[in-house]
Amino acid sequence: MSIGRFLKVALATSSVAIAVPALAQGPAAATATGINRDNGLEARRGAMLMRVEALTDMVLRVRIGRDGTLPEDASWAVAAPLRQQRVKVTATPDGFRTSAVQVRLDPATLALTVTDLAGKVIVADAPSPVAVEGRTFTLRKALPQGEHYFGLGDKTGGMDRRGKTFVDWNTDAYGFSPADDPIYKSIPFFIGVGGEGGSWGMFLDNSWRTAFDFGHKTDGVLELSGPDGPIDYYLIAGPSTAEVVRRYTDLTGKAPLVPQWALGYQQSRYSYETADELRQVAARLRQEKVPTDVLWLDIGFLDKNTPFTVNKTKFPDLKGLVADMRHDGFKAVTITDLHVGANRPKGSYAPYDSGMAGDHFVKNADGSVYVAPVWPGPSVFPDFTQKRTRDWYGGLFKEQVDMGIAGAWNDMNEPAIFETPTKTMPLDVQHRIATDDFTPRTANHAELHNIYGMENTRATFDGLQKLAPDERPFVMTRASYAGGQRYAVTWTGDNSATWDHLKLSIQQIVNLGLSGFSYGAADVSGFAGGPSADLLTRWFEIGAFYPVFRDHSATGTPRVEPWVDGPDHLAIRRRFVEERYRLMPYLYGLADQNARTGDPILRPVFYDYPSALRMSCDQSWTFTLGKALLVAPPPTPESPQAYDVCLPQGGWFDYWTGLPAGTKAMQETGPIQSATQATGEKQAQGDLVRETPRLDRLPVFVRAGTILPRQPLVQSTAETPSGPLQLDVYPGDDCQGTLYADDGHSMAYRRGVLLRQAIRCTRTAEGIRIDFDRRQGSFRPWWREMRVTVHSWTGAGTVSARNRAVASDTDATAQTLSFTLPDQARAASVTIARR
Ligand code: MIG
Repeated sequence: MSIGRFLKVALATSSVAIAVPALAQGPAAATATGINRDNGLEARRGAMLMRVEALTDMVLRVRIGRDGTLPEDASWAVAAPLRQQRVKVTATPDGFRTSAVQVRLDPATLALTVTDLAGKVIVADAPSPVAVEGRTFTLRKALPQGEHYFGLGDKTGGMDRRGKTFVDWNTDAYGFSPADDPIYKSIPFFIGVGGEGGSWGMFLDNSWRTAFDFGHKTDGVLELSGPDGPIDYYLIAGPSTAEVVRRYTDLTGKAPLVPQWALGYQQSRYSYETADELRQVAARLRQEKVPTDVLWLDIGFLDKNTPFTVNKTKFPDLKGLVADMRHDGFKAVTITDLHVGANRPKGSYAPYDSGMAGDHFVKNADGSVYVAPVWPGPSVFPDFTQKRTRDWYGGLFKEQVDMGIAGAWNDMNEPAIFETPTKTMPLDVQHRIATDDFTPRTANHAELHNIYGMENTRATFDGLQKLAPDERPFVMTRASYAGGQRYAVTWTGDNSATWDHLKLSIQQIVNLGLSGFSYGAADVSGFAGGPSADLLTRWFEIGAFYPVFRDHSATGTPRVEPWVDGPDHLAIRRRFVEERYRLMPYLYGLADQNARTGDPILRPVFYDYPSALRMSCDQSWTFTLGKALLVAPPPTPESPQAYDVCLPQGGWFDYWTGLPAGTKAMQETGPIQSATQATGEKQAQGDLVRETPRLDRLPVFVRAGTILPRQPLVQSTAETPSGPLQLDVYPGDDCQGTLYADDGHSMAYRRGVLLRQAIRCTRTAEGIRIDFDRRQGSFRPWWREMRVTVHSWTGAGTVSARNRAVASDTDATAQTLSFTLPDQARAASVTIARR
């Protein structure tokens, strides 16, 4: 990369070059200078070159070269056009400003400070902000008191990262404890929340083994380090957490809209061993009326655990089975591990033969193909960082697509290797990079380990898309990297059947959602071990609100299908699965919102209600589903004691009764997290609800100001609901709801064959008015009528739509008024007046 080109640009602005005395940094550090540029600034300190560029007014990219040149401008996570965005900045004496932030750089130390235009610090460096030793680097930033940190994907250790230390190194972590690190994924992105300049994000785009220390080693200092690789990071200003997440997903990509069936209940097991067993499970699910959309085939359906094969003895007619399942409203998802069996007879196994012929596998340092044991025995490993290898690999899914299999499950892609203490490839295994805008070269496994799983899912996603261009690809992965949400949904791997893991699952899914992975799942029941009946029932209740809801368990453990503990437990579990299906229009609307904005489906309460960070209740696994629903499980589910739920200001309804909740004003009870207390901020306002845990009840609240769409119960998303679309109106400020619908599986929605409609409500002197906005898109929905229920309504009422009276009925106990309208495809107002 030529530096000359940049210096020319630098001179065009009112540039300031500041010479400062050398610091004790070795003989190379003779001078330090700061030079303003059109889009940011550049500084040199000794051999180090640092460039800060404004990609947008809110997003900065910082690159540091150890030896006078910047690292290669390439990325696995951020596509070239996004990395190359620029905005013009205004030079200031010690840096520059955009329309939203000010950047100051001390060229003597390379210390960077980002503030808002009022001077409030968004993020500032700590002493010794950049240290380089050989290829090793360490970055240090300040951790102000009262700021909390989230993200880094599904790492364990609770919700808040403050005070903890983490490593990014994709690891097969069977039976991980709620404190183990690293586990399966590396998503080197986190968000600081609660600081004076608002929420901000940092994405360290480095695929090597990196480490993140949030004040564990040194109080008040965030330390990010790595042994090698580019010093290349992005700072994203908010000020809201939502803005940070949206901008992070602008950079690394949005999760595409999933097929609607992926939001249904999914039944899995390691493994359903025969076609008969799978048919029996399917039949029982329908017989017991547990709505279900997907059945999963784990490695037991393969011949000798070898990907892209089928065990013909146990599954003599997989295509027929899949077709029968489809007829009953079930989709099949099959596991495809990335390893390719290397010990099958020559000529009998195309993935190996064609892969060898095409030179598609990674190699040892001596140039021979790397062979190592995994499920099929000796195996070889696709070189996914070559585009041509990804294309070849993607094509291997043809048979599965032809058989009607609906999606792929990429497991073991850390990559996991058996019989070695490191559980993965040697660090000197050779991969070839020949893709995107990287300069083609060979790279060690040490560099590509953390992105290998993501490139596996990329190959799978692209392959499925090519093989069935009008279907939405569905891929689930265990390992990934930042930006992996573009290719796959994910789950948290081999958790355990314990109460701690149930709680941890929400903390993991929350942090995944803040890290771009909006579709998180955890094995319902816990993969390892066996749950008590109560634990399994609770897991169904919580799992019913996961973005992806899949029951899965390990071989040799007790069975955990919903009926295994008898009719009483089954009845509770079924009720929660059913509720998820009733909420499908809302859930699907969140999926649409996520695809467009990056807003997670399952969120921490502070995402939409920042005051939640300062609330006194134990919120360790309280969460929201979209903005409208707040779910508050008992903080200690294993030893149920009465607990308080803090509801953010604005008013809430009990989801189950539809009645207003939390009449008791929030008190200043109990201690809050000490770091938060230290800021001396006032406690948040809101309502307090006291809950006494009951196994058959999960407290769920609806924000006052919600129009919640729901549908009649179905046994799968393949079934057309019969009856009207239901709209529950919970009056309150900023009252709104959104309808989203499409055909559920094809790409037609990208061509406008969708339905999107905003609905609003306003309290009036006489009662309430509901406004249907103009509908977007050409999709014709399944409903012909809308059944509207207005909550918090007392006494009689008159309803009129388009100046005509509409019959209504009221329920004094439920405090509702309900009426039915024809589908409101056009803009319209409905008024409801007290009589
Ligand atoms: O070495 O395919 O996390 O969900 O059931 C175990 C068998 C391999 C690990 C996955 C798990 C899956 C199992 N797999």
